[in-house]
Amino acid sequence: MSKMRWTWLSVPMIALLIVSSIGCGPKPPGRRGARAGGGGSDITDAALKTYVAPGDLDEYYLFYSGGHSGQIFVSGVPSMRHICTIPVFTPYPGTGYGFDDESKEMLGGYSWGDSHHPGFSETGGEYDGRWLFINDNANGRVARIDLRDFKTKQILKIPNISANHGSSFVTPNSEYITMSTRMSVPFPEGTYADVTEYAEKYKGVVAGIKLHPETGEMSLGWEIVVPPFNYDLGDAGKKASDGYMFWTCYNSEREFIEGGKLEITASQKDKDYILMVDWRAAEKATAEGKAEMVGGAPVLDPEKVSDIAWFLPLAKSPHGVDVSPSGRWIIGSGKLSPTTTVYDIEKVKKAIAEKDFEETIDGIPVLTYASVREAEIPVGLGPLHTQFDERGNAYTSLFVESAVAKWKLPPYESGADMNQYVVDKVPVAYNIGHLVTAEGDSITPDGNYLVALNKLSKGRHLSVGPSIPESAQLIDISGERMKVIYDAFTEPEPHYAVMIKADKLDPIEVYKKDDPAWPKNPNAIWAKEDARVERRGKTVEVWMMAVRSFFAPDVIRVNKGDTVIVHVTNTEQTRDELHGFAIDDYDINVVIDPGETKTVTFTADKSGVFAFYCTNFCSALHQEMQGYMLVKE
Ligand code: K7E
Ligand code: CUA
Repeated sequence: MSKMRWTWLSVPMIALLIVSSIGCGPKPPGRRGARAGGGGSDITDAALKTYVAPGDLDEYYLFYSGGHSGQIFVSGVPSMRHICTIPVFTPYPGTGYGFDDESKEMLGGYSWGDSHHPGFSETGGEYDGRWLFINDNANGRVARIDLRDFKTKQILKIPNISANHGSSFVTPNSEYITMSTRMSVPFPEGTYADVTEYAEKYKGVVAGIKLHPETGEMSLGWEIVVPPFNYDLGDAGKKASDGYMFWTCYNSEREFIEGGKLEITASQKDKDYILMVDWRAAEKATAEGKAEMVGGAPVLDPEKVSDIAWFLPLAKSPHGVDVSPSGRWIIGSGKLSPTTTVYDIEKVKKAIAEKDFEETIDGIPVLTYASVREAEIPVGLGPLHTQFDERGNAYTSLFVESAVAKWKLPPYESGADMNQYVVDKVPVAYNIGHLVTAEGDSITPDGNYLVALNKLSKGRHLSVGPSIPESAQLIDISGERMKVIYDAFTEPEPHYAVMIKADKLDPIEVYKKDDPAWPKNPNAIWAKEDARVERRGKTVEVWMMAVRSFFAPDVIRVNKGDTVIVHVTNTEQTRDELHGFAIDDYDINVVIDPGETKTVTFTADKSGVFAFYCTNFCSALHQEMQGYMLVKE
């Protein structure tokens, strides 16, 4: 598939943009590049860099997590135009997700999830464009989206994980993705213990989710039981740190005092930690039978199995941990400290070899801080997350300062004033959480663009009432100085996002009939003659064909109380010729892509006559695409 690239504006067009931006006449507030606070930019430069002319395509796909909407939003960069929503943990009538049997079963009875961290599959540390994974911070789950058709294909729930936040970070050859417990609960899952027993009975768990190399199918590899801290953000090692996984953790005080305000009690100690796991060692120990089955999961206990996990001390109440493209530098950010800490994985390995430990917590050695730390970088107030470009720069979001700091990765001169390595700062609007650079989690980031995912975007858009849209700002990082060049908005509530070169994805246009790339649906029908209704006792099964602009059959006769199974095949082989199958007053809306078959099963529990119709506009005669379900008392 050939893709047209976005092109630079022609000279007359630039002139027009400038002229129109300074023309007279009443203007809505905030136009003409007027500063609404934070993040200034030159309007012409910004317009040039973000304008994607009609018919042209963006350079990158940006996949935003949808937070508690349970979805993923997809935009193009640099235009920042929203192009689709992928429902993951939440039903979405727009694509019929959560209404047909298969997606309903995948949702597992939940009607929402809290998606935070999307992660691409990788080959050799590069985004390979096959799958996208995302965690559910609410219900201990992780999902896989197939990037051939932009659809959720699997949702995995595993035992013992309470609030899966430090997820889904992918290892360099997609061997594993991470999962971890954000809010420790009594162990194993389902155990009752009062919060007064927090320190003894509550536990954290981190897990490695194994990926099938060909299909991406996720399965539980192993779990490690860890102290009752809150395991927050994660990352997977690469190159120099390949084989390791990292998670920040807070509340190393291991307390939950009723009415005691965790914000205070969890910040008493000067340091918290990064938990580092050797996943190959965990895999090996599990294969050797050293894991015990607890709550239905193979669990390794560091008290009994050594050399699988270590703690790296880090400034208190940390949030992000990010591995640099070379894998050598591990960046930890303590949100209450004005610095990020850079660890050297070579020093970490040396400290492990020399047993250079400060202490041991629940069987997990704590590496000596001074031995593993490379530097503390004075980036600014409230550092959260760090991303990278291809030129040895790191970019850290500063929540409190509402800014992005650009700084240099090592090497540093010994004894140097570290302030000199913080080379630029740009204000954003406001209270930035995550940030993402183009291919920023791969071993070869692109640089070019950075998107700041801001948490509180007061008043930079038309007002829509008290719930303010989430804002994302596009920042040009191709030069020495960062420049904010676009404000974009989404629905609630992106946390992290990932950005991939557009030409790495080549999504399908239709499900081709008999395409071996997709599993054959045994209930597909491709001719009107094969359409039929069969009754077996109290079950009525329908094989239905949907094509412009009719359903066959278009009348379904059942009795009240019957179980009705409808398999609908959309036999179209033309792009964007989707059909919907909605039954009035039965809360059913299945949407079927060209060449796809979906099944919906329900009980005919209301008698009467119910129209069904096609919900997805398909032709001039779309309105005529309808039929009746007759339910006899
Ligand atoms: Cu909102 Cu990564 Cu869940 Cu930070 S997380 S901001
Ligand atoms: Cu088929 Cu509208």
